Formats: sequence, structure tokens, C-alpha cells
Amino acid sequence: MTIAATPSTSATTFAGTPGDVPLIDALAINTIRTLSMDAVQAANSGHPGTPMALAPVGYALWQNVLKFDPADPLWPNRDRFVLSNGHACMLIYSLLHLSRTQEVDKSGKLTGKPAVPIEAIKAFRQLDSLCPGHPEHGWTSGLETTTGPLGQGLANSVGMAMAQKWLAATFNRPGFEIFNFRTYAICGDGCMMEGISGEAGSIAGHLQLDNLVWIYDNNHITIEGKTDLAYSDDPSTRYLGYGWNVLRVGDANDVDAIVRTLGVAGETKGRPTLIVVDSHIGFGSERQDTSAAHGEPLGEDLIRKAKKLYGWPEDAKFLVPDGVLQRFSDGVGKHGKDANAAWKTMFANYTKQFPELAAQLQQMWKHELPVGWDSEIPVFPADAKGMASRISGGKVLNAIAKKVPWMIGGSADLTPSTKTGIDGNAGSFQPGSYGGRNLHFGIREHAMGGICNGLALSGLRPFGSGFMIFTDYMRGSMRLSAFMDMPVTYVFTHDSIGVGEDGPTHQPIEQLPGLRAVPGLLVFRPADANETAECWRAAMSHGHATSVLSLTRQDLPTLDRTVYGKASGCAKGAYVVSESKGGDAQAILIGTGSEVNLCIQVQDLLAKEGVRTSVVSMPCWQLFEKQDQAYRDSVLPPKMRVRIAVEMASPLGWERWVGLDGAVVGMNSFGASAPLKHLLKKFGFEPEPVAAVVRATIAKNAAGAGR
Ligand SMILES: Cc1ncc(C[n+]2csc(CCOP(=O)(O)OP(=O)(O)O)c2C)c(N)n1
Ligand SMILES: [Mg+2]
Repeated sequence: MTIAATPSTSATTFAGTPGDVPLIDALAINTIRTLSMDAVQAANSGHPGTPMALAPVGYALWQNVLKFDPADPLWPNRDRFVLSNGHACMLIYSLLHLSRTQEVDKSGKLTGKPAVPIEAIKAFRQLDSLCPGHPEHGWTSGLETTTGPLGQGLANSVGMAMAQKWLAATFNRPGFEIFNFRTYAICGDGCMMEGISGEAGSIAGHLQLDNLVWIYDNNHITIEGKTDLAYSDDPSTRYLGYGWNVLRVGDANDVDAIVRTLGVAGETKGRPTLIVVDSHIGFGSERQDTSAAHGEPLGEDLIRKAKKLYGWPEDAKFLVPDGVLQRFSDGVGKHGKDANAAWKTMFANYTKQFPELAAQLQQMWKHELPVGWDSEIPVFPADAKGMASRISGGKVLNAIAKKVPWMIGGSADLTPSTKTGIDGNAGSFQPGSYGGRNLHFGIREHAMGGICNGLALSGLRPFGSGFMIFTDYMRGSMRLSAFMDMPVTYVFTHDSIGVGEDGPTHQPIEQLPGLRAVPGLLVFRPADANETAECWRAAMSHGHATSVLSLTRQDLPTLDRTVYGKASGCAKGAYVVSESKGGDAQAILIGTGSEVNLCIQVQDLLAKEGVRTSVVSMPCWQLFEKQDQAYRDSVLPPKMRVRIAVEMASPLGWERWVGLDGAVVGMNSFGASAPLKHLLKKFGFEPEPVAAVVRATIAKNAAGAGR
């Protein structure tokens, strides 16, 4: 059946008398189209063309294939649907509305309200509407992920497919297929052009993720015009090269062909499937097949004409014809309900037979950590030589991973350097060993972030790691981790010019302030092994926050905590690590990471001259900001204006803590390639030059005391 020319009696009329297409299906599809047009028109902004074109694709998938229970949108074994071309969000808002998907609150409980009421569609893109300009996970129930930055959804979908493989390998038992869900993503030319999709597609092919289907909307149109302006790829060949099965549907309106092709994808073993679907953006409107249909309202006149073509009442707005809701209820609603009910029965039996595994799953689904999850986090003895925080970080990671079975992760080909391998018999996640907990992302940072998000969205506690400098290659994904409050832990080592000989290309400068600027992202830069342990503990404890651990390549002395402040102060973001001796401090040194020890050396040096200072370790700005005023004042007394921050990074932002009367010893240029001790000298990260800054700042403040 072809909806293209519904009704099939004439090539120029649409919907209404659909020949061999059940009228109700044509009506349902055209409801998606008209809701999309009307919502964009009402908002006077948005993207009508692609939801109009892909309405039959979305409909075919949801009604015939997708295992999704609208009454229980968080059912753990549901198929995942990702709209990677998030600008086409009216497609998914319409599907959520028409399927009467139910709303869940932050704790996952049903609220008894619809996820997308018609009022929300009428208020598309307006403040606080449940239908924002692009899909936002956690805001609108039923949305599996946040999309909008093109290509991200595709990487998320790979993470979800990996999660299914891992969960199945770990928790399924003979006769108990607790996890067999599949992941479907729709994407457009933009997603296909973005590098992240190539990274994600490449690893998905390598991993033989046959539970993954991408539907590529091959409409040859992007914002600037026809894709041949900038795109001559043959994605089919490219994805065949990645090891995918590639199928084609020549007409997006051919619902039967779409369903059949999805069936073939479902049968395909050992390969993910790309379905290339030819479609007509703005289908049925005078702007069809032009970029003008992409991102602006059609206007009342063109909408009326399109509606006429669809056989729709021209003046009706936000119309859901009789029978359409029932059709969805009989389709996706019924299939989902039946599948969910059967699964729940199976899970009840599973719980009886495998109570420990079931308990683990319940905990995972509630985003809780197992009792005693941190009981093996080591305490490191004082040691003047100490160890790099990447080394202590690896030990702590392993202590936690031992207790949190669903913590999995890896790095972008740098595990030997980042020390993030899970030891013991954790194994590698590969085809044939999908229960492995060590992930090998290959040199694909951006996809690593997107995949971590997909894993976290599936309930796992993922970590991804690499060199701090390469956060630049994955900021798009990291931003979305924070945006979605995903408990992803990013472990970035080689976090300063401390890298040494690798030189300025590998020495982060502006990355730390850049990451600190991301709302909600917890950035930790621990000073020694025990701070590393406490920062890991804090990162894990904030189950709805994304964390970055900024760790060193170079050794850091392990402080004697009988002499210095307790590392548990890290949980508050900052603490006094070394009190002033012999009276009130004349200056406060504030350090992070490797510079805390330098600050302590400066303190000792100045003490010999009779200058009293205290040292504050500030591993996490964001947690410190959350403390009450009294605590913050106890660490940084408001009266004490002589504050000197020391950090081997761009000084941007430190004014916040040191104020107008303080000073920052930071990096104001790129680094250089040399052994570390020469770099420390060249850039002034030695006790004497820092002490000179302290003396000068004290003097400056004394001179200005009468101001
Ligand atoms: C990473 C990223 N870059 C740019 C954009 C802005 N943008 C939104 S849609 C679009 C064109 C996408 O073309 P296509 O995927 O073919 O969508 P279609 O016009 O076919 O709906 C662009 C450039 C974006 N959302 N994300
Ligand atoms: Mg396009």
C-alpha cells in the first residue's frame, strides 16, 4: 500500500479515498502531517517539512514494529526510538500524542496525565510547553534522548544497542530473555554528514550490533538547498564498508515497503541495518522538495492548499479525526501492552529464580548504587613520591567497579595511559563477548561521549576516558550528558602542561575553564591519591550529574593527612588543606590538582620568612558553590582579600574566587615541548615565583589598605 498518492485514484489528490490503504491509516498519517504544520504555524517557527515527509515512516514503525507500551513508557525492555534529526520533533510529539503515551515524573512514576496533551502541541516552542523546539529527554515523557545537535542521536542509539547486548549477556538466562529490545533511529542528511555518525556507525559495524536500525531520510535537502552543494557521498557504500546491511525504500509513503524492510532488518544477523528511504520534504505542499520546506512555517495559504491535497478540512486546525486515536491504541498500544504484560510475567518468574540478579536490576533501574559500593575504595598512605592521579584513579575505579556490576566503560584507545581498564576477568565488550565490561571505543572521542549517553540512558553507569586535551573533540556529547543529567563519569588524564615532552598540542590550557562553564557538569581536579578517591566517591554519589575527573600524568606526593586537612573535604568542593600556622593567614593560596602541593611548598617557603599563609584545595568549584555561606566563608573568609589561585590552566574564571585584590598564577599561552621540570621553570610553577606573587599581592593590598 502506498500512501504517496492517497487516495490512489489520482496522483494529484491525497488521503481521503486511499484505495487499498485503509482509510484510517491515511487519516492517521495525515494527522501527523497536519498537526506538524499547524504547530509550526502557531509557533511561527519550527520545521514542518520533514515530519510531513516522514509521517508514514514514523507511523509504519510505531504501529507495526516498535515494541513500546504507551501506558508504561519506561518499561525496561521497550524498543528504543531515537529521532536524531531533532528539528523534525513534531513527528515524535505527534506520535506521542496520538499513541496517548503517558507522562512519568522524575522518579519514573506515572502521573495519570498524557505525555503530550494537545495543548502542548498547540503551545509548541512556547515557554514551559511539553513540546520544546527540539526533543528534551527528562522534560517530555517518552523521549529516549535529547536531540537537536545533528548526529548525536545516532551515537546515543549505538550506546543503547550496546547496552542491550551487554544487559542480555549479563542478565538473560535460558528461557528468560529479559532484554531483547531493539533500537531504531531516524536521521537525515545532516546526521549523515556529521563526523559523529561516521564514528558511531563504524564502531556499530565492528561490534555487529544487529539490534540496531537507522532509517536515513534521503531527501537531498538541507538548509542551504540541495545536498549536492556539499555532499556527494554514497552513504550506502559507506555503510556497507562499515559492515552494515544496507536496504532501500524508494518511497517514504510506501508503508508496506517500510514495514517489509523493517522486517528484513529484524531478521538480519551480525550486522546493524541502514535503511535508506527516499522522501519528499514538505510532502504535499507547494514547497515540496525545496529547502523552503525545512525550517519555516508554510503560511496559512500553503497549509490550506496542502490540507486540501490531503483531503483534509482546509480550515480545521489541530484536528485529530475520529478513529485515529483508536487506531493507535489498536496498533502500538495493543502490541506494546501485550508485550509488556508477557514480559512482566516473565520477570516475576525470573525474580523467583534469580532473586539476586533481579535485585541488581531493580537497583539499576532506580539509579541506586549497591550497599557498600564504596567500601573498597582505598586509603592511600602518605608518600613523598606519591603517584600520578591517573594511577590512583585507576585503583579507585577498580574498587568501585568491583562493587557496581553495571559500571562499564573504556577509552578512546588510551586505556594503557588513562589507567581505566577494569581488571580481573571483566573482559572486553566484543562480538561474542558482549558481557565484557571494558569498552574499546577506538579513536572516536565524539561517539564515545554519545555512546556513554546511550548507555546511561539505558540505566548503566558508564565511564569514558581519554586525554584532557581531546575533550575538545567530544564537547558536543559531553554537553548533552550534562544537559540530560546523565551519570556519566569522564576520566581525563594528562590534564596540564604536566604532560611534558608531548608538547603544546597535548597540553590542555583552556579546557578546564571551558568544562567548568558547562551548567551542571561537576569538574573534579584532585590533588593527590586520597583526593582522587574522594572525588570519585563524590562523582558516583551524585547520581544525576555528569562528572569529569581531571587527572595527572605526573606523580603527585600523597599528603600526610594527619598533618593536613582531611581529603573528605572534597565532597564540599573545597576545603582548607593546610592551616596558617602561628596566627591568621596574611594570604590564602588556592590550588587545584597538581598545584596544591606547589601551594604547600610556597606556604613553607614563606613561613621561613615569617609570612603566614593558608592553603585551600579546591577540586570542584561546582560543589563548593553549592555549600552554604557559612561553610564557604570558613574556607574563603570574606575579609581575607589576599588570595592567590594557582592552576596550570587558563586563568579564566578565577577572578570569581580571588576577587579584584587577588592574583592568579595560570597559563596565559600555549605550553611547550620539554621535560616537565623545564616547563615548570619556564611557566613559573615553582615555589619561588609563586611566592613572589604572594609577596607582591600582600604588599599591594597593604598599600591600598586605606582606600
Ligand atoms: C551539529 C549541528 N549542526 C547544525 C545544525 C543546524 N541544522 C539544523 S537542521 C540542519 C540541516 C539538516 O539537514 P537534514 O538533516 O537533511 O534535514 P532536513 O532538512 O532534510 O529535514 C542544520 C544545518 C544542527 N542542528 N546541529
Ligand atoms: Mg535532508
